[in-house]
This record gives sequence, C-alpha cells and structure tokens, in this order.
Amino acid sequence: TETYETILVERKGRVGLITLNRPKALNALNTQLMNEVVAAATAFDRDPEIGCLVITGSEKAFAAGADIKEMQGNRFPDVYLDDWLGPWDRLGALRKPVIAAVAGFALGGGCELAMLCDVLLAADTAKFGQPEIKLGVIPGIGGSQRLTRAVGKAKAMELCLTGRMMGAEEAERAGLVSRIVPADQLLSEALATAETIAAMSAPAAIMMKESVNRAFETTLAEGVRFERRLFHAAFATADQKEGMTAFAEKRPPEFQNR
Ligand code: CO8
Repeated sequence: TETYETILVERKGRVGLITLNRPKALNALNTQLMNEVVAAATAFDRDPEIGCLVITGSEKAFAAGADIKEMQGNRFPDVYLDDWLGPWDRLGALRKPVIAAVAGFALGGGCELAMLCDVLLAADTAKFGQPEIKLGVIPGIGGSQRLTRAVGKAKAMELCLTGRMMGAEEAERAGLVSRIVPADQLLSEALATAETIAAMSAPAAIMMKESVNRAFETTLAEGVRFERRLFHAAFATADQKEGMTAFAEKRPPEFQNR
C-alpha cells in the first residue's frame, strides 16, 4: 500500500475517497499532489472492489489552484519537454464515475479539477473561478474548454477574462454544479451519492459514463449510434438479466458486476 503526504485516501465500502490535504496552502495543486491524486485515483479505478470515487478538499478550500510558488520560475522548454500537467489528463480518462465534493475555494486548477470529475456537488460555501488571467496566464488543464461547455460562452468569457469568482447558487443556475448541499452535509451527501452509484452494475455505470461523455466529443448522430451500440451490448451482461428479473419479481437487484 502506498503512503501519501498531500492527500488522504480511504475506502468506504465500495467508495474510494480522496481528500486533498495541504491545508497550509489551501490545497494548492503542486506536482507531488498531482502525482498522488492520479496514482490513488488510478489504483481505485483498477480495483474491482471500488465502484465510485469521491474527491474532496477542506471546508475552506477544495483547491486554490496550481501552486503559484512552485510554478513561478517555470520556462517553456522545460515544461514542454516534461509534459507538465499532462498526468491530470489521466484523471479525466478514468472509467469509473468520480464525484467532486466542493466546499470553499475551487479556483484555477481547483475549478478545473472539479470539472474533470463527472458529478459536481457543491457546498453552499463553494466559490468557483478561473483567476489565471490575474497572474498573466490562462487555464492549463481544460478550464477554458470545460467551463465554456458547462456554462456557455458569455459567462465563461466573463469569468475567465475578469477572474471573478462565482458562488454556488450562480454556479448551479449556470449548469456547472449538479446540486448544492449545506456545507456540513457535503461529505455525507457525496458519499451517499457515490454509494448509490457504486451499488449499480459496474459495466452499466461505465457504459453510462462513456456514453454521456460522448456528448462532448462528437455529433448527435454519432453519439446516438454510440449509445445504441452500448445499449445493445448491455444485454450481454448477467446484470441486465438480474436487473430486469428483480424488477419483475418486485425485489431489489443484486448486481454481480458482470
Ligand atoms: N498556490 C500557492 N499557495 C497558495 C495558493 C496557490 N494557488 N493559494 C493560496 N496559497 C497559500 C497562500 O500563499 C497562503 O500561504 P502563506 O500563509 O504562507 O502566506 C495560504 O495559502 C493561505 O492563503 P491566503 O492567506 O491568501 O488566504 P485568504 O483566505 O486570504 O485568500 C484566496 C484565499 C482568495 C483563495 C487566495 O489565497 C488566492 O487568491 N489564492 C490564489 C488563487 C489563484 O490565483 N489560483 C489560480 C492559480 S493559477 C492556476 O491554477 C493555473 C491553472 C493551470 C493548471 C492547473 C493544474 C493543477
């Protein structure tokens, strides 16, 4: 088992929980934290005992962005050759559903990390923003792309060009956030949602995630075709037989994840 210094990793039944834990830097995302989150998430993704992941931060900050003190001396040839930030793409490529549970600041890379997840639960204290412009740069792990897809061009442009933060209410209205919960219930709600997902048929949950994500990558006709193929494929699983038999027999299903 790995030991981590910048995150806490726990198993809660079939849910894998990753808590960002650099409280003195408001969970700023330095290289070590990136490597640890990606390693822990990848391990959960491969673990057949885990059905869903939750990534959360502290009450004050989900994450206040990339670590400004670590990156201020970076130069183009070095970061280009190192593929700096490239490992974050592996988080977006996980197969199992990932829930971001966001309280407090989710700024810059923190907002981008939340948007790399599949379900975004926000505490009423959550504050989202892409303040990179104030540092003379732009987002680097998909913020300009995912925020624009989530909230539309006008709001994304305004937020990215001014660096203004938006609160949970505005973020929910704009479609960035799945649901707002009181701050003191954020983790329990996130874990309950994750348990619900983890109790579904694992192949169906992965097909579902792949299919919804397809909506961002392709045309409507291709997306519908992709969905139809997976829908047909679902009839090859024992879980489809179990789910439908259980419905007919008026009992809860017991999925075998196969
Ligand atoms: N990097 C490094 N240290 C940070 C960061 C950060 N992003 N944010 C906060 N800290 C540190 C502060 O320096 C301070 O440390 P110290 O006590 O040693 O002075 C400590 O955390 C507490 O912070 P504050 O005293 O500033 O706390 P406040 O409550 O007064 O303010 C804010 C909270 C408003 C969140 C403020 O800290 C802030 O503005 N932080 C910077 C936010 C920001 O600009 N984020 C964007 C960074 S750029 C970015 O993310 C680029 C994305 C590219 C890809 C990212 C991949 C991960």
